[in-house]
Amino acid sequence: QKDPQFHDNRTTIVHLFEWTWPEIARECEEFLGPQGYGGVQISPPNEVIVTDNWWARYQPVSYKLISRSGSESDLSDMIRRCNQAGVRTYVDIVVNHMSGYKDGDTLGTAGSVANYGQRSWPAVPYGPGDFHPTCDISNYQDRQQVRNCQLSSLADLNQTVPHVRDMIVGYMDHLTDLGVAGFRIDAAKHMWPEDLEVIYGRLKDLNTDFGFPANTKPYIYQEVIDLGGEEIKKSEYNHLGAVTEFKFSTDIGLVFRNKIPLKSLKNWGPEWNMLPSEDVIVFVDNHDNQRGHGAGGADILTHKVPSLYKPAVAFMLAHPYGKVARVMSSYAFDNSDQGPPAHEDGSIKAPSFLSNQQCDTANNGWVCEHRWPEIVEMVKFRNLVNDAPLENWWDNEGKQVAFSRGNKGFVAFNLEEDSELDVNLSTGLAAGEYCDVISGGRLGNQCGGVKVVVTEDGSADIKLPKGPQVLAISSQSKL
Ligand code: AAO
Repeated sequence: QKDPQFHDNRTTIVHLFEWTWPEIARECEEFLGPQGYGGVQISPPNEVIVTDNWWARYQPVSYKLISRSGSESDLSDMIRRCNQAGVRTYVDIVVNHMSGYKDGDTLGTAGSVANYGQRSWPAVPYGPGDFHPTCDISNYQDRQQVRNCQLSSLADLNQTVPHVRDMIVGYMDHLTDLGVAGFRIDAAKHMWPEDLEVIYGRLKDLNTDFGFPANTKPYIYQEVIDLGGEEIKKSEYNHLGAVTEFKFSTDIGLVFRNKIPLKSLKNWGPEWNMLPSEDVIVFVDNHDNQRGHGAGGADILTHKVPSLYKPAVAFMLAHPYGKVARVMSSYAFDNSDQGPPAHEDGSIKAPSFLSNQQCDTANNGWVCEHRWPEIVEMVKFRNLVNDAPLENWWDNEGKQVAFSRGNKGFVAFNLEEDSELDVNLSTGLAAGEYCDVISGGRLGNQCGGVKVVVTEDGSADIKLPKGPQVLAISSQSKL
């Protein structure tokens, strides 16, 4: 359950946070598939409470597939079209809890009515016997409390109850029938690994109608925030499936903000108290920590600081640590509750595009980091170098580093704000002329930006302006 089941040698998932199903389907066909993205993580597709903010999506009312992103038939159509375009679908699964404290009835996006006070979610159905006794999480050092009490006053399901397990498995299997490749398990830390093991073990195999091999379980990646200071450890979960490696996100933020020197990335990986590469999904930011929710605080890098964010994402995609990488795709926001760009009637807006393929953020709010040229080029780079080992590490003992991926690709980073990078380095590449994919790439038989000449011994003069700057060349950018 740690294999994402990507098409070909793809490597990267994009989280199209809050996008609608019809727009994701179109994006798979027009952009994600052709550009080499391996999969898309979608917002929770089930019925949730009705409000404009984004976090409504994390308050389930039932497992009916009717949400602000679209209907079940929209979703089914999207999954089919994305699969055809070579892009897998991963669903954000919220089954730790149902909707949160509210006086009286709660209305859902499919028209169902629930009642927190009576512990009643009839459209699943769940009743009082399906929940833990009411208490709230206040102490993350108490494992019992973290798993048996309410996260943010959200009604806490008891996954030990057979009926609860049946409902969760039924919901996930329904999505598997529709052709998804796997699941993000929201708030996994708040559920007992023993219960999750039973639930995962009962899931049906992926649907072979969508090109998945027979007898293959869905990819599972579990949201477990563990930065080292708490009772519950991520190592309690990685035998069950992959884990979201939050230490990656917080530490890469510190490095690219120059709070830890760039050269320290020489041993990037498990030596930084991160799980084995095979067991993780890595990311620079996620939908929580880009807006101050969850963990990480102010040092998390986001689209709001593009000059540092792009090099950090480039490093993530260039480096071999992290079997699966996830790129965040956001909408612009001023406050942390703000929902996605929407029309007057509350329906989510479609993104619109400029002639250079970028989202028209100024006009309708979608940022679309996944279309930024530097990020797209590095997604292709990662697919190309895939299994090639990290070699030829070089650093200036400060904030300049470079390395190659076998004989397939080479990258250099300069975070020194006061000095250029100008040095002769081993690139691992065959002799020839290469175009830097960050500054313009190869356009026919010439470079759109910087050209690098690799000599017979594999070395090249590498030059970068004052930082932050990145350069990347690969066997595909050779003239
Ligand atoms: C909303 C309202 C609430 C209201 C509730 C019910 O905001 O006021 O009570 O509705 O009406 C999202 C939003 C929530 C929202 C919720 C439901 O973020 O604001 O509540 O939807 O609508 C914990 C969990 C983690 C969770 C994260 C947000 O462990 O699972 O909180 N993330 C997921 C989703 C997220 C979603 C939910 C779960 C719920 O990705 O979008 O919530 O479905 C420590 C712990 C972490 C803990 C954080 C947050 O972190 O380690 O496990 O995350 O605290 O409190 C340093 C430490 C770090 C620490 C951090 C903060 O960085 O190193 O460990 O400080 O103290």
